[in-house]
Amino acid sequence: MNQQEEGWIKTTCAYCGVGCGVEARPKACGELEVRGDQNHPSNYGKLCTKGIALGDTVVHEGRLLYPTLNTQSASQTLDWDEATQMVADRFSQTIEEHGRDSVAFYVSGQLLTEDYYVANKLIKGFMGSANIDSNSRLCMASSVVGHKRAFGSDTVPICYEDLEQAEMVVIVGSNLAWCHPVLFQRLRIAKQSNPALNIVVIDPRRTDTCDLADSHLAIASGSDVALFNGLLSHLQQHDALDEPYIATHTQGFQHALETATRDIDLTQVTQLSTEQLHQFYCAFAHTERVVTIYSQGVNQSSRGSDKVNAILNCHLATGKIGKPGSGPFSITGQPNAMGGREVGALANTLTAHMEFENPRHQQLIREFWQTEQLATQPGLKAIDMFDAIECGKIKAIWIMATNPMVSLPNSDKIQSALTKCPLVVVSDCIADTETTRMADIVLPAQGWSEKSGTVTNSERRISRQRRILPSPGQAKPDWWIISQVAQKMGHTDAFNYQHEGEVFNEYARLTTLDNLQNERDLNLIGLTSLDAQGYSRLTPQQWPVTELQQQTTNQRLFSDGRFNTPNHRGRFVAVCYHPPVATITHDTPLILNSGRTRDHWHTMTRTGLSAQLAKHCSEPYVQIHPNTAAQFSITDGHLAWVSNAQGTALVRANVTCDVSPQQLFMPIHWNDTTANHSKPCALIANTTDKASGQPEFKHSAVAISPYQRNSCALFISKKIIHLKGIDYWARQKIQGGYVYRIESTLPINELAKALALYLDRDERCQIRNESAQGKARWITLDAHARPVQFVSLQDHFTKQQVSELIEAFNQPSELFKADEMIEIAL
Ligand SMILES: Nc1nc2c(c(=O)[nH]1)N[C@H]1C(S)=C(S)[C@@H](COP(=O)(O)OP(=O)(O)OC[C@H]3O[C@@H](n4cnc5c(=O)[nH]c(N)nc54)[C@H](O)[C@@H]3O)O[C@H]1N2
Ligand SMILES: Nc1nc2c(c(=O)[nH]1)N[C@H]1C(S)=C(S)[C@@H](COP(=O)(O)OP(=O)(O)OC[C@H]3O[C@@H](n4cnc5c(=O)[nH]c(N)nc54)[C@H](O)[C@@H]3O)O[C@H]1N2
Ligand code: SF4
Ligand SMILES: [Mo]
Repeated sequence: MNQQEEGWIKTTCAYCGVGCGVEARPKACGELEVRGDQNHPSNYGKLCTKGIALGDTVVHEGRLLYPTLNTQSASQTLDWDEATQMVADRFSQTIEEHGRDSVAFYVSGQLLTEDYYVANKLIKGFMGSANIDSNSRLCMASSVVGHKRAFGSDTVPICYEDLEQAEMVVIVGSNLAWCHPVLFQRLRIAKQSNPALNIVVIDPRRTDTCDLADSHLAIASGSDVALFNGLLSHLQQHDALDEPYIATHTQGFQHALETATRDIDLTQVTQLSTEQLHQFYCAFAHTERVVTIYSQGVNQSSRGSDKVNAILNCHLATGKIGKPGSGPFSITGQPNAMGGREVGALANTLTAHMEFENPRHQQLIREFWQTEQLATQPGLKAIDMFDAIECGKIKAIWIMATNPMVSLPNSDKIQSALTKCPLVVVSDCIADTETTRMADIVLPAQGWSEKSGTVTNSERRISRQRRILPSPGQAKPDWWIISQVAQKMGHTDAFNYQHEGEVFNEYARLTTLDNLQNERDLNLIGLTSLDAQGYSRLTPQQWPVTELQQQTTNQRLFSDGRFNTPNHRGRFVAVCYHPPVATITHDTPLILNSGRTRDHWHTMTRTGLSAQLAKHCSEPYVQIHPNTAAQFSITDGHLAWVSNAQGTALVRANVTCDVSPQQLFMPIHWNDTTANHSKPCALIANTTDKASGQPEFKHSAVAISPYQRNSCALFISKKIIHLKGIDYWARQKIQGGYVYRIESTLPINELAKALALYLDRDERCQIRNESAQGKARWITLDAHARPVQFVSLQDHFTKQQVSELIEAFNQPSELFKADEMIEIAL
């Protein structure tokens, strides 16, 4: 029986930029069965915990079902015709009254290429504004700048196979084990078959990625430029340069070298010993095949672009690029971060690697799109865009597939901006996110397994996401929603798409304009002849695609030493070390770093639906070194306030030697829909890299202090409850419901009163009051005497007690004996 007959449909994982091939099929009970695609060249059948749990997250619970208009007093459901007409009218009216630059789109690397293309075409091509930016600004922007400066184009030269062919892999500012787990598995296997493979991790924090490493350089936060400049000088001083390569294929070496050799105290700046530095530098110099993987520890910095170029300089100086097992590897975060860069959905590029600065490019696009309205100047980057909303210059914004209330720095300011903005349109799949709460109009989008289109992964491989399940309510594909609005704004012909394949075809043709000799390496000429069936069957293709690839190929770029600069030479960029912007003070003596946990994805709108994934990490936390914990009276497992002048967070302390004494680390996932006061972004200033506009997410000055609780509660509920006015609560998905861990400064009796408001009064409410002994227990039961809610209050819960209670909730045992419950009036 072949796979088609068995009902398996090939698609691509919804999450990270590894872009694993997935096979999925609906089960008779409506659930989705998922397995790795053995034939997909990115993962060869492997999946990580998040990929395996994809089926848990396609539930209809919590989905946004209908277009809705929210006014101060009420919410009104609209049909699609009304909703898209309303969005079109409001945008047209705003442009008419306030000009083209009063409107903006804020989009996401979780859109498909087709969605992204249509959004970019509408605003840049027909609304005449380049105010479109993507959450990729928070993610990859520094790499884009670094690539363009060095290579003349935003090109990742590597393919995954290089990891298996390398003799040394340097992992800088990346927690590969948790964030790109399948690539980490490939690396683990490579190391097993070649134990001599030297793996070096450069990260201020000890992470699970270090488990595979031969050495971990716990670099001082923000000092990567100094480290790699030191490497460049070492290479020169120890005759380890590839002089012929430098002479033939590059420019600007001398200046970069002179800048790199400026006198700084390397050990003091990086906090690494002379021996550690020497060992790393010698290994890089003496190893022929080196891959340097880097991610947010590099990009999300006020000097992110310089960090990128400091790394690229070392690869150019040794010719370690475009060769098997060699090259710099900016690993992408989101499933389609690359697609967005390709279609140009960033404020400072046009589309398909064509640029504003080039009048010929402008002309080509104007003709291709048949428009007179093409924006001719770059628009506002994410941070500037929200500043412009705050000060009233932008009056209408459409946010798609991103949750900026949680993920942009300075949460309070984002809230104030969106509160002031006369029109906030949000397209999402989930009804209750912090950002949908701010919307005037919400539009229901199809989610993973319902939508159909393409994504590009970290090695430039384009794969199909396919429709597998029907979508709930009125949810529609993003490209369709945008096209409907475009048509209602009067652009009927330009947006008359009937199918996502038509959008892809148009985009593929666009990449070929004036590109006969591959002047731009983003060239999809081999995909321009795909008909509907060809698109439907499309197998993974790595760009450039000069011919449809019938068999999997692994291409690396710049193998011939020709770059995309005007003289085809790779450019060295002279970069100096500058310390990060935030400095510690008496009031804020610690540095806050932020990032990801293994089993959650961003703002948890999807991974938060899986009980299996929730087990790995059940609450928001802060990592703190034991000495620092002792200094500030912080106890492991107890709550602590993390604060600065900008904001506060209340999270559980995880006392560990994984962080240095000066540093704290908080995960980014929890937010006001899943916990109270848990967002690192509340504490992060909107300091950005000047060249890329990427925020400094990993270096903010903060203080920490203990939280003195007087009572704790555990609230288990079949349904989500919206707790208000409680100091601390955090929600965790469990089998059959949710558990809320609650702490308060109130005495138990008072907390009991506060929580009683949330008891489900529709159910048979039986209450046992033991508050006299410092305890209270309530249960609400349904008509069949099954628990619907269970609340327990006491001074403290051990982990063991929590697990027993969760277990008992699903399989009522003597813990829930009804005759033990006493009904009382509250
Ligand atoms: N499980 C999971 N996987 C994901 C995601 C997710 O939400 N969850 N998100 C995806 C997305 S969009 C992205 S962008 C990627 C991000 O993937 P990563 O970049 O690997 O993830 P982060 O945890 O943000 O940060 C990586 C590391 O940078 C370190 N770091 C901080 N400051 C510095 C510094 O100054 N120098 C150096 N060298 N390192 C520093 C941090 O300590 C952290 O361990 O993950 C993708 N994969
Ligand atoms: N402090 C701190 N902040 C950070 C970072 C950090 O390291 N530290 N990392 C930054 C990075 S790298 C990133 S990428 C961002 C991520 O931050 P966000 O993009 O804000 O996070 P997500 O939770 O992925 O938001 C995606 C939203 O889109 C919805 N969605 C999913 N699929 C679709 C779809 O097909 N269509 C539509 N319309 N909606 C959909 C989801 O329900 C969700 O609400 O966070 C950034 N913020
Ligand atoms: S590694 Fe990334 S793409 Fe692969 S299964 Fe895990 S989350 Fe999905
Ligand atoms: Mo990202």
